[in-house]
Amino acid sequence: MVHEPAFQMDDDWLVFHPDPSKPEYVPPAGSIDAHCHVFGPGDKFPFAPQRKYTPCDASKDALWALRDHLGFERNVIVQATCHGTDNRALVDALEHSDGRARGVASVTRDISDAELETLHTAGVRGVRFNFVKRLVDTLPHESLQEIAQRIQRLGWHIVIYFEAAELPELFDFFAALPTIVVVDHMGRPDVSLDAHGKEFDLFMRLMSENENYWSKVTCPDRLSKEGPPYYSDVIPFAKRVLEAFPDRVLWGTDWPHPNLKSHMPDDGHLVNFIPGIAPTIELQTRLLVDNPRRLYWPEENG
Ligand code: 0GY
Repeated sequence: MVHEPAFQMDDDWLVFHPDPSKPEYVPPAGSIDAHCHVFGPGDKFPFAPQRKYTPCDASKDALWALRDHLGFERNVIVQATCHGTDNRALVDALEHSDGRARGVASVTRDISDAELETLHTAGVRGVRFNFVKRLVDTLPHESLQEIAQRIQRLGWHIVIYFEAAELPELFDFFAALPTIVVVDHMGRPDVSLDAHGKEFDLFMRLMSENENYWSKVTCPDRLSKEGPPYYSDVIPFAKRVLEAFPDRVLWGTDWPHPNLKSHMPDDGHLVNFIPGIAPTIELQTRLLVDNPRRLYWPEENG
């Protein structure tokens, strides 16, 4: 019998690289891929009715295989919008990770304390607020503030995803968030602009004025106009963030790279990008080991 997938992925969906190269760069022992996702499988963990895209299935086992192939030891799995606030696929992955994955969930304000506690036990340590208009319907700020207050009590943090053009409008709301806040992909700068220009200066101001702010120096594949394998036009942006805030940066693959239309990256190339932005072993260790451990496995830090 032919197995029919439960969901038909979008016609223009690019499936993750089936056979990424072995990176030349070897990450330090204990490295953590701090931004990646699992999708479905759709017949077990259905995609959300309100989703803006239907991806391919991207299983936890494929993620663990990639982790080992790239030379990483642990993962932070971030809930993607195609699963809405149904965190079951995320929790399933965390519970089958042998303690080697922690998570960032999406929740609504009506989540109960008991449900939050269950997510915590599974390994969730943060919530994600998404402001990217092509991915989500706008959420009222009061509702996000309420969630922020509630998760603060659990010692969780907030991950925010927005595009640079939206930052002026969101700046004050962001600055008032009470927990550690991690910005996805450096706030998605337009890398055809100057890394020391007005647009990126505003992002740097958000980071410097708010010591609770961290940034993922992720997704050269998403930001670059130049493209693979070096994504060189993204380097000045990532270097600027890393040099200014070496203790508040994270790195991740973003596997399985949702919504990329120009190309599907070879994950090995993405790992080779790391020493170009973090040239010393000391910086690399902070980026890949110490910082993500402090945020996601704080119990290990004495
Ligand atoms: C990313 C980027 C994207 C998608 C999502 O939750 C999501 O659907 O985050 C995107 O389309 O830019 O970080 O995975």
